[in-house]
Amino acid sequence: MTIQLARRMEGMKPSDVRELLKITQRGEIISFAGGLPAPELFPIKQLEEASHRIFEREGQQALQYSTTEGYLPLRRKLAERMQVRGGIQATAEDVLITTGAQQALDLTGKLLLDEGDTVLCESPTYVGAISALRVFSPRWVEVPTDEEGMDVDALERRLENCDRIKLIYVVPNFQNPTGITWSLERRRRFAEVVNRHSVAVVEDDPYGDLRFEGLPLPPIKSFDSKGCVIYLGTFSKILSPGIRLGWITAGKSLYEKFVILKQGSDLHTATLTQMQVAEYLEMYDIDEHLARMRAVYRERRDAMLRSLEKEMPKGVSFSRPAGGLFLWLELPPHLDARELLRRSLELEVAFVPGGSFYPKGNKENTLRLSYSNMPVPRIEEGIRRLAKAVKEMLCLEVRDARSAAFRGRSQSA
Ligand code: N5F
Repeated sequence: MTIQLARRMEGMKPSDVRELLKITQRGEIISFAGGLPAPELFPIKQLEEASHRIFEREGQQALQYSTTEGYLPLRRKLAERMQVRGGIQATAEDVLITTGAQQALDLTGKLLLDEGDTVLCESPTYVGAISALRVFSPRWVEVPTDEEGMDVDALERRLENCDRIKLIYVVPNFQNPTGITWSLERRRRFAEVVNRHSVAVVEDDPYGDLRFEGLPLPPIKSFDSKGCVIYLGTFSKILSPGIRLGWITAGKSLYEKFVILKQGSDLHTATLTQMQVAEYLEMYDIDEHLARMRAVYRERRDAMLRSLEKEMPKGVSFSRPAGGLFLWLELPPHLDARELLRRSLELEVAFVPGGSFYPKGNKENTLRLSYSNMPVPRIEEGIRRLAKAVKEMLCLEVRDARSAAFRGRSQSA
């Protein structure tokens, strides 16, 4: 029997990051693939203590259904933190708790996109946003991006010339996949342009708290005078991804619509994890935890950069992120990162091929490396093996080119 599927399933395929996770869960693989936090940094004891208190004090509430908007004490804490750290003018009423930032992306697609609507994004952009929005069959338009962020002039040209633009999706802090952070100037100009054009923006910010150097920069949401910006946060990279806790901050009219969509999607996010985290934030100083986390990731980033400099052949370039979990590597233009992945998996090293981060596929000579999940000696060993695979591919290229030239000469002789 063949079950007939919805048209929207045409062209849907599994995410490369999710597929790789199945392989990399085998312990022996050195994985630079998924942006997995370092598990040794999870505050296990503290969360256990917070849970204990919740079960003792409010066990019945913790195990019961609750409101779609989320647990009020947690929403209050988040609003306060966004206000103090990012200058975002938000109250608890503007915060909707979601099942990870990933659910927020899905809800945003449902809220804004009809088939054929245009989504503008950085080039490259987060692969999970491509997966979440692809089901709504949008038209993707990539906006050129450099080391200071999105090219705002190019954005403005597209805003003037493209039809049916419904959404701009951006990750201004330590972007996934490039590690790039937008400069203050770009943030200001971007906000000015989107306010003028009144277009919805999703500012996805899982990594803003993971800055290793320099001063924190204000989120675009803090310049949002017209309520265009939907700000997404998550506990995945700062506390634990397994608890699946994220949040949306949006103005009243959008907020109410998000709530309706979330009701249909999952009624509400798990009451228990919301209460555990609210209690954790009450009992402990999350900034102390973040400081420890940053120190470890910084050391790992440094180790990866040092190893790349030492091991990679000429013609390979890479970004130097000031925070977050990822760096971006470009191979010579004719090398294919998917082919490199096949070889490097034989050497038990994994990464995500960069083509996955372009909505229309492109730039197959690029790759994303995550340094968060491996200790320094494994990073060093992994980059050594990866560089070996790159050099082998380059040698094969030279050999093939030589034999082609030789064939060419013997044919003309
Ligand atoms: O749903 P949540 O809060 O865990 O985070 C989803 C998410 C949303 N936006 C951006 C920019 C992200 O980077 C993420 C998480 N990214 C990880 C990555 O490796 O790209 C997800 C890895 C988990 C996986 O798919 O296995």
